[in-house]
Amino acid sequence: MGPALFSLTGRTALVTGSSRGLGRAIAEGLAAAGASVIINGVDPERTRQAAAALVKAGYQADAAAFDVTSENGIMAAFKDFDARGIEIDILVNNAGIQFRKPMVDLATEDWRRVIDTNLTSAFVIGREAAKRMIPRGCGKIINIGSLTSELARATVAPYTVAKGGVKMLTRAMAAEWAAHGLQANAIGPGYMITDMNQALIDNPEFDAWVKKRTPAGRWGKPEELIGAAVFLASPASDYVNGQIIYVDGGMISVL
Ligand code: GCO
Repeated sequence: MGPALFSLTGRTALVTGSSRGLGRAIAEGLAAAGASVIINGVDPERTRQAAAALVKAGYQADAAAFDVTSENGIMAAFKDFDARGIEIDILVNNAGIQFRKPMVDLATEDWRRVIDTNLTSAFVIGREAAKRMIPRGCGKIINIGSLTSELARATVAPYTVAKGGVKMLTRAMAAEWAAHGLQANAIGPGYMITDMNQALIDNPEFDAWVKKRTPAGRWGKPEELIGAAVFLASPASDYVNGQIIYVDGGMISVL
């Protein structure tokens, strides 16, 4: 046993929604562990810049800009990977949006948009990655869940339902793909310091609630997800399947 257990050298990782936020931190962490990373985002320029920054830092990185809610965009991206001989060994389904509104005021279109972006995308991209991993007999899929994979908070129903679905999709992937040598697991981030949460961080009452409700007494930093991501992306997790690891300062474990 040694460093090889957590080494990603020679592996290629696609991280969706990785031009910023949690995805970018995870992509940088996987690159530092030796992976060649493919940065994804819906904005081509921001995606290219994020990949360029990793290359400048000495890592192997490339950009693949596509909208995770576009089936055509996803299929075109995988067609391009195939044409270029790029084999995705590690898929991190991280892309997601938040939309805070009471259900009685929530338009069905907004409900659908959150479910599509946060859950359906993980199925479609997971399916395309698995179709190529299964013949190779190996592959790592890491879905990004949330505390809301377990517990509901008022005004974020579609996000909660989608993230609950991400947990169960992870188990469904394990059920169908573990026999082919794939491991599908999830990470459940707690309240992390990201653009998506800036409105909450800036709200003194919410900020105080997070600090009181979290045993660690603080918000999490995106880079604090890297350890769990490298573990689930590496040979160290070859017999781990269908699990969700909460990186939340203890929040999910206490009343
Ligand atoms: C919210 C937050 C949460 C966090 C995270 C918690 O509005 O409550 O956005 O959803 O982002 O998902 O695990």
